[in-house]
Amino acid sequence: MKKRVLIAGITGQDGSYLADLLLKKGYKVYGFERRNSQKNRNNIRHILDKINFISGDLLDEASIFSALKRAKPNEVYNLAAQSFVPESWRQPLYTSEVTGLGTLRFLEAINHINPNIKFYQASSSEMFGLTLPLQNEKTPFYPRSPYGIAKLYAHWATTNYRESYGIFAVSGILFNHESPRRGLEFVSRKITHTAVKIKLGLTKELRLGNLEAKRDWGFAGDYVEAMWLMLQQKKPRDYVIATGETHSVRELAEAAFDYLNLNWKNYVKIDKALFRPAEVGLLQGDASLAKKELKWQPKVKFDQLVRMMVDADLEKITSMYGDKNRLRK
Ligand code: NAP
Ligand code: G4F
Repeated sequence: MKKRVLIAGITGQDGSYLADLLLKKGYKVYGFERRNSQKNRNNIRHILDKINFISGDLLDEASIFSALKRAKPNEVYNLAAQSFVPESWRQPLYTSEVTGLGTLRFLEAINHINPNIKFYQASSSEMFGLTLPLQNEKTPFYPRSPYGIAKLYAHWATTNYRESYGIFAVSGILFNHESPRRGLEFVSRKITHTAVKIKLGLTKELRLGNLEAKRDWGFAGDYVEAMWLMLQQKKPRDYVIATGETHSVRELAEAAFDYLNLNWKNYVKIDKALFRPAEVGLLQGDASLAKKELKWQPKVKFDQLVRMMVDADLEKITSMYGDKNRLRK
C-alpha cells in the first residue's frame, strides 16, 4: 500500500522539495496549507495536480486534528513556521504562537489521534546562536532571536513527546539551506536576484546589513533527503544537517557578482536598518552523526549553489521581461 504523508509548509522552499522527493518515492502526498496560500503556490506549480490539499493553520488546533483524520498519514513533516528571523522581533508573540506552539499543537494531535504517526520537526541552527562552532547534537543552545527561542521551544516539545509518549518524533537541526525557490527576503536570494537585476540594468544597487555574519549554506534539495532518512531509521533521534563549511555574507555577494562579471563593491550599500538587534555571527555545523548513521552527504558545494541561484534568477527575470538582449556584456 502507498505510504501517506502530510507536509505542513508545502508552499515553502523545503515543503516543495520534500513533496518532489516523496512523490518520486511513491507516497500519497497531502499538503497542509493556509487558505491564503493558494495564491502562493509558485514553488509547487509543477506538481499541483499530484498534491491533495487540506486547508489549515498552525494557529488552529481543530484544523490540525481534522487534517490528521483526513490524511491518515504514516509520516508528518512540520516545515511550517514564521521563518524569517527579523520579522520575529517585529512580531514576537505571533512567531512564538506559530513557530513554537504550532509544533505542540501537532504533537498533541498526533498523541490523541494516532501515536504511531512518525513526526519530523524543522529545528534550526539559529538555536545555537552564540555558541561557538563546530556545532553538533551535543552543543548547548543560546538563541539570539524570538524566532530562535520559539524553535527551541518546539525542539524540546518534540523531544519531550518522544520521551513521554514513545512517539517517533525527531528534530532535524538544519543549518541554512538555499535554492532558486528561496524567499526573496533571505540574504542569499536577495543577493542573487538583485545582482541579476543590476546586470540587466533593472536596478542600481543592493542594500545589505551585516556583511561579516557567517553561515553554513547548503542546498535545500540535499537537505530534504536527510529529513526523509531521519524518519526511516529504527530509532528516533535528532541530527545536525550541515555542509561543515562557513562563508560570510560578503563572500556570498562576491561570488554572485563575480559570476555575472560584476564587481560587488560598486553596487552593495550598507544599510544600518538591516542590522539585527542581536546577531548570530558564526554558524558552522558538524554533521558527522548524519554521515555515519543516515549515510547522508551534501552534494552541492557553496560555489555551485550560488551559480545555480544566479542562473535560475537570470532565467526567471529575463523570461519575465522577455528580452535577453538587455543583458549587458
Ligand atoms: P519558508 O519557505 O518560509 O516556508 C514556510 C512555510 O510555512 C510556508 O509554506 C508557509 O505558508 C507556512 N506557514 C507559515 N505560517 C503558517 C501557519 N500559521 N500555518 C500553516 N502554515 C504556515 O521556510 P523554509 O525555508 O522552507 O523552511 C522550512 C522550515 O524549516 C521552517 O520551519 C523553517 O523555520 C525551518 N528551517 C529553515 C532553514 C533554512 O535555511 N531554510 C534552516 C533551519 C530550519 P504560506 O505560503 O502560507 O506563507
Ligand atoms: O538569510 P538570512 O535572513 O537567514 P538567517 O537569519 O540565518 O535565518 C535562516 O536560517 C535559519 C537557520 O540558521 C533558519 F532557521 C531561518 O528560518 C532562516 O531560513 O540571514 C543570514 C545572515 C544574517 O546574519 C543577516 O544579518 O545575513 C545577514 N544579512 C545581511 N544583510 C542579511 C541582510 N539578511 C537578510 N535577510 N537581509 C539582508 O539584507
